[in-house]
Amino acid sequence: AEEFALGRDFMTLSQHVLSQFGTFSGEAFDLSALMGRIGLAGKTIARHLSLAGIAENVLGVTGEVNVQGEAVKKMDHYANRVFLRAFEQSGLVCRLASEEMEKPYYIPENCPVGRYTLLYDPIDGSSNIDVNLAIGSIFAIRQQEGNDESGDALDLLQSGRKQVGAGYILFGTSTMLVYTLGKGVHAFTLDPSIGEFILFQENITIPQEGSIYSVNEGNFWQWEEPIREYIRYIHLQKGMSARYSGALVADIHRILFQGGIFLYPGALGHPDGKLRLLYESAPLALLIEQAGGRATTGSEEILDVIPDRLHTRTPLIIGSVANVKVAESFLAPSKIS
Ligand code: P6P
Repeated sequence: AEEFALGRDFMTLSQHVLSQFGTFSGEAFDLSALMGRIGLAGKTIARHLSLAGIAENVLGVTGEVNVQGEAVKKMDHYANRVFLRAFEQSGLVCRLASEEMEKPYYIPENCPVGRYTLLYDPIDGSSNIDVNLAIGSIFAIRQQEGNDESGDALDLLQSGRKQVGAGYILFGTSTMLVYTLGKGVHAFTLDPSIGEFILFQENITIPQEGSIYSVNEGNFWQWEEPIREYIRYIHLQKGMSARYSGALVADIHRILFQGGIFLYPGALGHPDGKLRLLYESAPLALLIEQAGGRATTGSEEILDVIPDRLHTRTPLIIGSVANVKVAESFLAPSKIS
């Protein structure tokens, strides 16, 4: 029997979610199946990306402009539809809100109040696709509160502490999925030969301090003075290394595993920065806090921010506790006790 013992190497994503709950409750089964569907979306997107340049609809733009006023990449459009298809007739999720859709998408059948809502950025960092660099998908899971008759999903305009779970899929040298349901942060690698995300690290903790800072210094002259002061301070520190890929998921994944700090601050004319709260900053903030790190706007914890609309932006300063604390001393000096 020994030779058939499937050790840790066979802990699949769905099975791991079940193992997070002591009992096999309805919630455990629902969330296990839900994460399995996210895994399916990830596998489908990874397969499509692997054919960039030779399959249709991977590289290039659709010719449309999305709600953000950005050119829609073919991959944004494709990945958005993959998530919608993964949850239709699943009975798990009744509403999906995405960076690519002005309004949420409602799945009509058997959707009682309290069913889950998926908030997601289907492809984040899409400018990297056409040059074969890492990109990601980001997701957050919430429960629908109230019957949302207006279709404006006002119950989503609550703080990130209402998130049931969150995570990302990183399409990099390998395809990895990292998630939390509030019980630690866990990482999986896709084995395409069996089509499963297999656990490779459980209860990941971010180093308390790191030597990496990740920010687009091309924006330096658009920043307010405090952030410029902080970056000048970093330049004078020995041993700090600049790493910036242009894809949020890749940059955050590096910070999660190696420590340090990522910043997308506000700038002149864009005081709220560029990143979206509900499906970029808040899910990543939940995940990094679960790993023992911190995420702030510079003056407020990301998870406490209450959005006034679906596509609200916030500045994001996120990473190791020690690094975020130093940045905060420049950005919100009054806060440091
Ligand atoms: P910039 C990609 O467009 C994205 O939304 C994030 O993935 C990334 O962190 C950021 O924008 C990059 O923006 O202005 O530095 O190119």
